Amino acid sequence: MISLLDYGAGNVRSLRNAVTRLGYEVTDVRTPDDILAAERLLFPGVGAFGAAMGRLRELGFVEPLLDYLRADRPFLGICIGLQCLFEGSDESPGVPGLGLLAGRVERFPAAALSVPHMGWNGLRVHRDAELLAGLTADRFYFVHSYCARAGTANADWVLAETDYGGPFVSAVQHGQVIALQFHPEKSGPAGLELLQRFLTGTVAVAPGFAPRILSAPEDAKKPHPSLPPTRLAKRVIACLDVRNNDAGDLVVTKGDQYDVREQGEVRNLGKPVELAARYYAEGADEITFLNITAFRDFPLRDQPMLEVLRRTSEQVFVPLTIGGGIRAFTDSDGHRYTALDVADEYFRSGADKISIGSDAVYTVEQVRAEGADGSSAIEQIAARYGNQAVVISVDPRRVYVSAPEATPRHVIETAFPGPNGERFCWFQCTVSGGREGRDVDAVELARTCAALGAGEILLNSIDRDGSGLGFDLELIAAVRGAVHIPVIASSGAGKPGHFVEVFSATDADAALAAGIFHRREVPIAAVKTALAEAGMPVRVV
Ligand code: 1PR
Repeated sequence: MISLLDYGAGNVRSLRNAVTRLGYEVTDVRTPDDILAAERLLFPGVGAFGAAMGRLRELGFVEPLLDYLRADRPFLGICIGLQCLFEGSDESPGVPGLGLLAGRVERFPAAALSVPHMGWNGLRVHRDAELLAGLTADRFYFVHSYCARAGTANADWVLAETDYGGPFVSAVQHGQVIALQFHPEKSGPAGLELLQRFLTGTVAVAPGFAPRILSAPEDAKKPHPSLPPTRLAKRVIACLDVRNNDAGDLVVTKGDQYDVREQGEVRNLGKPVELAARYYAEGADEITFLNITAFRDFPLRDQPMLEVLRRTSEQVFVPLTIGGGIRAFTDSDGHRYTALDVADEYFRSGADKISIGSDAVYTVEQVRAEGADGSSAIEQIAARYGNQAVVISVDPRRVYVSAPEATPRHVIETAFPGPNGERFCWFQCTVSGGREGRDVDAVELARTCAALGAGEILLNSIDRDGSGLGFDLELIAAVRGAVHIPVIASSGAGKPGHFVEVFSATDADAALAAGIFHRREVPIAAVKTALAEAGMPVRVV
């Protein structure tokens, strides 16, 4: 029996799913006594540092938790669950942490890096540990904007560091108390193996691995001398556009320039759960579902889609994003749902991130006219689930102009002139699945949404969608250059070389494709191989 310290600050479904998948039952900690009675305690630590510590205090959990930890009983903290062990965090100045480890948690310097640090990175392990035996060459999924630094005062705790604009603490262990900055429950087979080791309390020792107890803390102060800095991998994402076909079945479909019909019929490229499971097994770093007709139907009535998410999250242990229909809605009984209500349901069903399309465009128009007032879906969802959980899906189309002065929108000079030889264009945002263009450009959209608290941009291109001609590098460079949050390049991938091209020519953090994977034209492994051969960091399964 595993006790889960779910203090109601956010989404812990992924962790529950992973533990259940490994064959364990999860019981919730409800009272301080439940902490002391736990055999093994999981502390997922979701949401912001201050909110997490505040809830622990309100519930009277701080003292029993410290007693539990000081008694060296089995504990696994994840993400904020690691950060709370330190003395405090710049995320929530003035809020004390548990103070078990010396040091403060600080923000990554956003000017030089995409923040959050999101994706698959490696571990530079300081000392032999049974927990990580045989897993030190693997990558694990990180998503965080704040990090702790190793120093002499906490050296006897630090098990591994990871590099992102400098080293930070990615794993600590002292006796039976373990905490990880990354998410094992979202780190594929390697993460599940690590979780299993904690849950069983026994360790499968890799051949040739010699467990060693540190004789003196001095040993721990020296990072492993021979290990080079770790690198954040370029992510490869499989995207499933999902909708009902004319027979009423929920299918994965795929359009050309967003037109998903062929001879009048909705293209059917497979079943959503099966395809997602296939991509997980084949090494996709993330999976995205876009409920592409949710802009006209109310998504909470779409129980099959929620069921798809539930079933997928029980068998896919990499991050899952879902988009479509995240907006306020009033049903036929006059009941009003907020965008946060819709997002809540998606998170409860197994999403790790939600993606907002049309509503983001309307929000930008409103912010331009009236300023931000905290009421947008982006602000509300980011406040509850964290910035990293809010993706903005952008559906832009090129609009050519003869000169930059022709429009107040963000114009670029293009190497691909328009139909009348125009050398300039802007990227017009659309809503309702590309059906309606609005007077907002992709650069303004990305900037405003990032300022409101979005954590990532999923950058489609209607012009390139389904074309196989490669990503729109000009679009991606323009948007990437305007924000400090990760950008996912999407639309147009036709061969592995296009992934190499987008990561060489732009600073995109991830690249997404649909058609080539659905039609089995290019295996995900072939994309990873091409990237590795070009010297780019990738996660290999
Ligand atoms: O507006 O918040 O309800 O969200 C609707 C979501 O559905 C948006 O994220 C929007 O991008 C998506 N969407 C709506 N209509 C379509 C359509 O295709 N008719 N799909 C659609 C967007 C683009 C990508 C595609 C890439 C890669 N599809 O998802 O997967 O272009 O394709 P490729 O590799 O085959 O070129 P809201």
